[in-house]
Amino acid sequence: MTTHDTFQLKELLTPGTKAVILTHKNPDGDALGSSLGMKNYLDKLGVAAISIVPNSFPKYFNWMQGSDTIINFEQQKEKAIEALNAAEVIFYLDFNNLSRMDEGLKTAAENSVAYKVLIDHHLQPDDIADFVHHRVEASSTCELVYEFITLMGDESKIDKNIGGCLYTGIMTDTGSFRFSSTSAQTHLIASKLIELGVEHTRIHDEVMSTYTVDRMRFLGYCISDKLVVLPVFKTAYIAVTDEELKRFNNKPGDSEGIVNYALSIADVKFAAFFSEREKEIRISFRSSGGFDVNQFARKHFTGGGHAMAAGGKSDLSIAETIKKFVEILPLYQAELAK
Ligand SMILES: [Mn+2]
Repeated sequence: MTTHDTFQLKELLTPGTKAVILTHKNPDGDALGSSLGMKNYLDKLGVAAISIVPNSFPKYFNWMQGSDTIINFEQQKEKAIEALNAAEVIFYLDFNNLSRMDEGLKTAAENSVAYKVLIDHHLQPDDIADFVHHRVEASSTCELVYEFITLMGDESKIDKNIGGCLYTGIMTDTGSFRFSSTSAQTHLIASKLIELGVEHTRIHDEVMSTYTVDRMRFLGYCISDKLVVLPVFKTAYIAVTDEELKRFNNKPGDSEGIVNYALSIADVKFAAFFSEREKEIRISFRSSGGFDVNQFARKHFTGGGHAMAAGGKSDLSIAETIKKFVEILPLYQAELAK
């Protein structure tokens, strides 16, 4: 779905305009890459752009240009709200439902009269923006930001710095170009970015070869001690408590990707990772296709995302959450057995 008035937006994105770029909670490579790619592009237009994240992000993204200027809402609430109140244009990147941010940011965004631009690839977008560039088939929001800049007639403004940010999100959201969302268009954009001088090997190492010893041992512990496989439902899950996260000095991003290991087991089509964080259970769902985890997350765990990758949460205890999860599975037995 695309609703364009590029002419109107181009008039707004001129020197001196104040813009704010928002993205989802627990920002990942695509959230940060699209936010900073956009910020660096807006900087080139002379737009005063501020990127705000709801909470902290892994430090292995710190090499991206502009990362040192990001406002972390959790730490700088007043500064963030001030920027939002002054904004004339607000970008919503890599989410399409305001509750994916944080209550405080949601309210400020809702109350703002700024022109809203939504660029995203998650399913079922809410009607929250004036300008929408949304495509579920897109590999990543970074791919869409590339398209957006092109749409604005500014493809030639994309340089190595913007390109490095956009490459990061494309790489992380496609699992290094292996997920089925990777299209010819994805490779075409990646190719153009490499031609601009984007150092793909360095970026891969910066972002992927970043395990601390704690994180590596935590991954090992999850797989050897915590993995539960339910062959009847072709399902595998891992659940960790607050205490276990603390024992391994868990840092933001340390649990990222663990769910994919559960999905790598032959004959497992549905995987889940549960983690207890300050009394709330956060859940990642993955499927290897055929089983719609977006629907599953929306229906049972107040979440959503993509058909093959979604998130959810639960206010129950971790034991009760697992019990609920396991009791729901028989409802999907026919679908999972396919
Ligand atoms: Mn994304």
